[in-house]
Amino acid sequence: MNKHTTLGEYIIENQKFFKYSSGELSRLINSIRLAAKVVNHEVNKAGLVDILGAAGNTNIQGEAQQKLDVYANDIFMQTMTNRQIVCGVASEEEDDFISIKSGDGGYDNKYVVLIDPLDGSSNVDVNVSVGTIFSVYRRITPVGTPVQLEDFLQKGTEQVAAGYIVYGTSTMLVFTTGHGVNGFTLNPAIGTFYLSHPSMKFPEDGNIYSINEGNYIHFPQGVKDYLKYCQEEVGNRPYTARYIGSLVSDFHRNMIKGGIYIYPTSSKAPKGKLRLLYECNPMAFLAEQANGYASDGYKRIMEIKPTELHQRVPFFCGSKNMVNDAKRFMAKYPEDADY
Ligand code: AHM
Ligand code: MG
Repeated sequence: MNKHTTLGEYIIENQKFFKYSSGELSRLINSIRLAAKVVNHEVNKAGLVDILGAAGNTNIQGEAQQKLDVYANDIFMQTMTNRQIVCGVASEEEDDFISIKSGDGGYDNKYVVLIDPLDGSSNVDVNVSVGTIFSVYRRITPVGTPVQLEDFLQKGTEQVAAGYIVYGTSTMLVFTTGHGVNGFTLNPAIGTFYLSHPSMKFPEDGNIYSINEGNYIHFPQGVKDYLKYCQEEVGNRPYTARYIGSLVSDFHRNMIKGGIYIYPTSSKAPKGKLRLLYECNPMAFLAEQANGYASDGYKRIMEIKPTELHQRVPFFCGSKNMVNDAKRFMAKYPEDADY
């Protein structure tokens, strides 16, 4: 396998390595590939057409939706529903999960998908990268019955695949099925993804920290102490700050260059901002598969037992040594300390 390998070839050649390889997961990745191309086309022309601006709805978290969020959500939901490959989908943009029938009208499919169709969408109207994040689990309720909430509320350790699409200077699909992380770049002229970044790995150390420092005064003391450490003139420090405000893009850069992304709790957002199921678990799975690490500041993200679909958690993710350093600073204060 080399840089000339297309995503289609990769899926066929690697099907035997996919967990439970029944062909369903391959078809699922294929449908994500297709939806990614459709959304990419729309994102690319966002500056040209009258599609920008809030659509007038608010999602369950009370945030205004951009029109492209709605569009991306529709495309991914339709692709999953029409192709009848999965038994259920939950989206960050929808209040509840949906159950999907299999081709024969029963409930015979095995996988559920959780998706953030357009993450960082406040960046769309200023021509800055956005992304799609997805996470795949095998259902735990019996095949043949409609999917239930418990099928979605599984720990991140149970994921069978996860990935993201970054709509950046080029469009990339980066994913894992538990055998490392591979990145595919879209050649827009012919609509084909190529294996441009085989076996992606976070450097163990890095010198980039990515956090919205505008919220500094609201951060827990452990985060404030860690930021001071990042800025000290010692050894390979001070680190440099880079924050796009688009998780997928910040993660992607940090995976290639070495760095840490932090979205902590704050007195403004006591549980953090990012969602465990749609954002943190898939990124944590990718991070660990790429030799990095993801924590909530105290515990491994993927071991948190979810209690609700739209649950939020603090997120520390990136190069292993950097996340461990941040955890050391956090450990000096109790998890529930006032700040
Ligand atoms: P969204 O799902 O509403 O787009 O929010 C998630 C985004 C992340 O991509 C990004 O890292 C973060 O929110 C930025 O938040 P903030 O503007 O508070 O720094
Ligand atoms: Mg999001």
